[in-house]
Amino acid sequence: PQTIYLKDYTPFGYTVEEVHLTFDLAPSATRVTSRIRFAPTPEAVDKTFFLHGENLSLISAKIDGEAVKPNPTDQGLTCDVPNVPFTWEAEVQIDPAANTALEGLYQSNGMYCTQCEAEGFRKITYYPDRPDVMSVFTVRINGPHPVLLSNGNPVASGDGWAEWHDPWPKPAYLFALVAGELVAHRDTFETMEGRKVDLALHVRAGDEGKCAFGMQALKDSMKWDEDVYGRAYDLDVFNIVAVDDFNMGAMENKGLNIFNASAVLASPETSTDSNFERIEAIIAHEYFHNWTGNRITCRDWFQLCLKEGLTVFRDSQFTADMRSEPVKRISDVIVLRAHQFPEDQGPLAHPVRPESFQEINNFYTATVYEKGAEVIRMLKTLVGDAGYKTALDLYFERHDGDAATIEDWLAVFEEATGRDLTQFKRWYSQAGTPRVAVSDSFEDGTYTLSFAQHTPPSSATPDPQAQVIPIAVGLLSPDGDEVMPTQILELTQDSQSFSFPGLSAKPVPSILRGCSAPVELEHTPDNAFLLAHDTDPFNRWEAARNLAKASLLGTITGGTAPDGGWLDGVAGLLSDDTLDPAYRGYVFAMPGQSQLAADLHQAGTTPDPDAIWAASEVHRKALADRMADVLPDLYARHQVDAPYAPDAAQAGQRALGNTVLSLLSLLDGGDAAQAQFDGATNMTQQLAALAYLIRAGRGDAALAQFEAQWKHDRLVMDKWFGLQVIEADPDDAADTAKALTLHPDFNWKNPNRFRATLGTFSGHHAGFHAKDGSGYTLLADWLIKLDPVNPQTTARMCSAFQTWRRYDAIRQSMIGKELERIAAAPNLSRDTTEMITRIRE
Ligand code: BAL
Ligand code: ZN
Repeated sequence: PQTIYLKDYTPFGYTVEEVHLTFDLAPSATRVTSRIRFAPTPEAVDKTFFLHGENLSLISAKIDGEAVKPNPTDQGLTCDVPNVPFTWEAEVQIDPAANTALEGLYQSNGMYCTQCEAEGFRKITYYPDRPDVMSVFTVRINGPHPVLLSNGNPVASGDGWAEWHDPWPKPAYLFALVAGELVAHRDTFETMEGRKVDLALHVRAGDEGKCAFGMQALKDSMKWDEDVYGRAYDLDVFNIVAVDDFNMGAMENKGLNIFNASAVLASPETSTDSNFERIEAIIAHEYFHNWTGNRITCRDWFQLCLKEGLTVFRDSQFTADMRSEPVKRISDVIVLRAHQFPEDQGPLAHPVRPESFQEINNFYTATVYEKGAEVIRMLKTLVGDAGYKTALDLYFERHDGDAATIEDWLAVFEEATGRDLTQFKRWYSQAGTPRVAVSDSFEDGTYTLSFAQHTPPSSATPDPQAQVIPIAVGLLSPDGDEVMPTQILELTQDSQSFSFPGLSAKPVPSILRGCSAPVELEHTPDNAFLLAHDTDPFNRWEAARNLAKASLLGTITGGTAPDGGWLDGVAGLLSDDTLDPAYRGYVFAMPGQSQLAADLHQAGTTPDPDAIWAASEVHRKALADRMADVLPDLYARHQVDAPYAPDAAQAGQRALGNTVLSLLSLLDGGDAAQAQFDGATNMTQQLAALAYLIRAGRGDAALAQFEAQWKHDRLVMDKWFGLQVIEADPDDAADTAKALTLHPDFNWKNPNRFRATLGTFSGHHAGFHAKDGSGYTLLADWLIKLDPVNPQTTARMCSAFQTWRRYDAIRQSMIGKELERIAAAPNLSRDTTEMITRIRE
């Protein structure tokens, strides 16, 4: 496959003044007629006119009304064109019913829908399918469907047809079309500019009862973007459509967001509190793209973080405002460490702005999204809230309507704040997680903190240079009072010291408060002290986690018993009713097993997945024993009597109640879990109880009951598939997953069901890494089977193998053979080929 480089960027050579598309829908023979007005730019002279196109049957092509014969290439066509403005017309035929890759125009349960980001539009018609070509689209859809939707505003419609016009110039990746039998949940929103917007959420019949929450989340997002960023919506309608078969979570097509049904449909009976929170965040994310992504888009796909990092940052601010800021920060950092750090520290490492790719779909990564958001968070920390606001206002003013770059983005910050961001830009160009070593001293009332930064070299960044690292630090006196509130220290050198005079005793530092930078600290803080006294909620949680980690690593490598200091500290916090219940739930949560494997590897020890599993179980049981006296009362006090609401307050109560129930179940054989399962009135209670029953070895009856109750609901059944896998004992996980793939409802072509079963399995650390290699074989078998059907989903799931060099020689050899087997599969997709090649490097 061909490698594409950022350094090779050249503009297209033509502007596209307007686009008219007509769709005559038919499942296996949809006709797409395009009429496109091109005008050459000065760069076009003597350049060949090239249009992207894949899997298209060209019926006819004309220029200015005269038939032409373009030359097909393997990725599109070339054609001789005049060097004055001209009208291109083409008719192509496509086959949505056969489109299982779910890119371009495809069918899901008989409904037509599209996914064009990143390069799906070229599977719809011939076009310059690149984000820097922006144009105004008018679309006519002919088809016998009650609902016919496209981008922008409705122009006219009649029996079997509808016409749409989008006045905002956009790149083709934001094009969307939906046609089908759908029911709408409607509402309205009036913008701060006085525009009345008709809102609709279109779903399959039967899902009407699952729309209210998503609609409220949309209205909250619209209001928040006005209040916080001064950004108002800009069309008369905003449509969201729920689709069952979808590779991603959702897509921000202009005025017509298309959502994976799992990312929008919610009801108390069928969705957990976590589902509600995720849905609220994804709706916000896609809505926020209207300004950060659509009004200002990316010049090329290397700039993907320009819209994704910023939009993730904006949605995290929204969730923090809607819910709890510390809890949101903790959950974001957990995700960052679980997904982005392994990527940054393994063979798939790449900078936030990559410099080359073969398949852009493989770069919708935790690095681009999550580290991209962290970079913006650091930028805001460095320039301050006022500087950030001035810079963002300038960004929107200057670049509205542009296809922009990271250089444009940083320039507005430099101009708005006067700060030189030359060094800061390394966050966009260097791969790898910086490690920051900490040492300190105290002399004559002056406390000195010294930092040394080091980023391990990688093939993506062989010679990393020092980064600008904002380190938020507070100081506590030995008796626990804060003697210096949070200050931001700017680490810019390889090594640097900062002094704090006028102290009467050596303080206890609280370093990297709020996780102020995506780095790893090499530092042994006084965790028990910080757990008891830190005023920064993030670092207090971090202290609990560090204690848990040290205790777990002690058990794994030395067989020591769970640490009494950790047990006392966590038990104290769990019972402390002055703290937010959701926060207490997080304080209890132990590091994940994959995280422990990473820590062991970092420390030079080969991780043993079975030992990690066993130590985690021992620690859970030790905490249950330590708290045995208080658990029943704690459980009783965190039941919610009020009618179900998916808000942060109730969700926090249920989260803590369920955490307590998980411990109780280790003591009572699952009796309390059975009672909760039998009496559950919402999915949060029902699913948690089911999990603990499975863990207690008495899940069979409840699983059967759950299946009988929910077999009609595909989203709930995804939970049923996933839960059995993740709660299986390591020895049974592969067999459990394999048995589920034989279940009549295992529709493996549906990405949600595939991920619920095999994606969940690859996240079962000890099960996936079973000694006999059965887990590796199972996943490889299924990836080989899925690749010809859906390359994008297959390629993403290959990342389960990215950490393979952490493990022992036998496991590495078994994984190596499976990677070789995948690589040798006939006609392996470009997506999967690139992933496997990089992982094997
Ligand atoms: N743009 C792809 C889906 C998302 O990040 O919103
Ligand atoms: Zn996005």
